[in-house]
Amino acid sequence: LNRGITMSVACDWLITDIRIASLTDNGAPYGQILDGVIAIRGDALLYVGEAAGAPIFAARQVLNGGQRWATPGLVDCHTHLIFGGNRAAEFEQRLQGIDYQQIARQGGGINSTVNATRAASETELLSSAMARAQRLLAEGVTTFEVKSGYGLDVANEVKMLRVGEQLAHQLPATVCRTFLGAHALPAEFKDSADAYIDHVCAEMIPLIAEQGLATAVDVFCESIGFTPAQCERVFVQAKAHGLAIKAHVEQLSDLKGAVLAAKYGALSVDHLEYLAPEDVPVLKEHGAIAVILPAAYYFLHETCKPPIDALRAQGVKMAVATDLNPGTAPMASILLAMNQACVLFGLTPEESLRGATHHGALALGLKKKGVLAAGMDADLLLWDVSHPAELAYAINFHQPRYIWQAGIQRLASGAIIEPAALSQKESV
Ligand code: DI6
Ligand code: FE
Repeated sequence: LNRGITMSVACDWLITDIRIASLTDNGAPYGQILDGVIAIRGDALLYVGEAAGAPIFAARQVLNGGQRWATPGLVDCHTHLIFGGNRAAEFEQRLQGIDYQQIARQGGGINSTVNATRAASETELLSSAMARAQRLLAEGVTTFEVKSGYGLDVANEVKMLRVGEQLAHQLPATVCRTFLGAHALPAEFKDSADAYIDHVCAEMIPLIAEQGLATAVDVFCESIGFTPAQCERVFVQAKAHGLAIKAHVEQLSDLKGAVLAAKYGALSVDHLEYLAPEDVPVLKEHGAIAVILPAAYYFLHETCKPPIDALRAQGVKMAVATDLNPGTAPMASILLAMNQACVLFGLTPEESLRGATHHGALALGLKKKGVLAAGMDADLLLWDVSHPAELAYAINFHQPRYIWQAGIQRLASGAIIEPAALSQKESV
């Protein structure tokens, strides 16, 4: 024992001279800590707090943050970024006045992406999905979700989820996979939606659960999707197989899908443009996260907005995500989704940042992500901004200057920074 010598605490990274938007509930806006220090050990945060009063650290690497702002790594909790083809031709049709639901009823929309996705090989899907995911990573996304739902048969749903598994293996990010078999009715089951739901429940869910290809199921509860009764059958089967529940609800009309999903213990209810304010207390009661997806509202020229005031007044936690997909949200930018949530729906910049960090993580059932505090996962970003509100305020101004995911530093490109090379650079 080194008696008489101040004991120091070993860590892998010590980041000094930073301002921290911790997003904890410490009573300050953004959970801010103005004269902050962060220590990382392994893949976890060891210390997040004031420099004054911090232990003395013996760090393998030290970075002076130069008064930059630290935030948690961004979380995009709702994407459909694995798909074949694109829908630019449908975009042109919609600009000529044909609406999304009309296109879907004529066999286009989601089903046109199903055709392109079925035709694509696993390798092709992986490379296009990888490129989209890299756009998210470049903005500081350290966790994102991917949904299936463009395969709509056993082989192709499994193919999509395998691509998700590959993304998880190959990217420096946490990738959650969700099974969205009940996304649209495939052509083979025309006029027999109940038979397709039978197939989803009897064949797909057991297989996907058994093979660990997804941790959650999702549904599209809508006139052009599935009825609440059909969605309920999916929820029952998901629960029986230990899968979490998520749901696309009240996007285009009010079928009371959010109330139904919340009663089944859904992690999140997503979209909510047509959610009735009187149904909001049910979301609060069951602890469902309200996932706000302003890109779909924007691209569809929707005019009905989610009941943000009621959600806020009832204390329902709101997440913000891209919904990245080829139909209603061809947009690979979580920072733009945050901006849209503010401009289109009236979230505050702080709510939008919480939505794309802490609440996004909760919408995925991840309790160790999305806030900066000791014991949480070491996913964090340093930004060249003078206030965290700037992240939602300006479009295409910002990219994180430093990124750590699971305690490993990486570049915006996703490339891992080798510790040796880094310490040389930083010591100059
Ligand atoms: N709602 C959406 O916004 C996406 N899926 C859904 O259920 C759109 C998917 C698409 O149009 O391809
Ligand atoms: Fe979606």
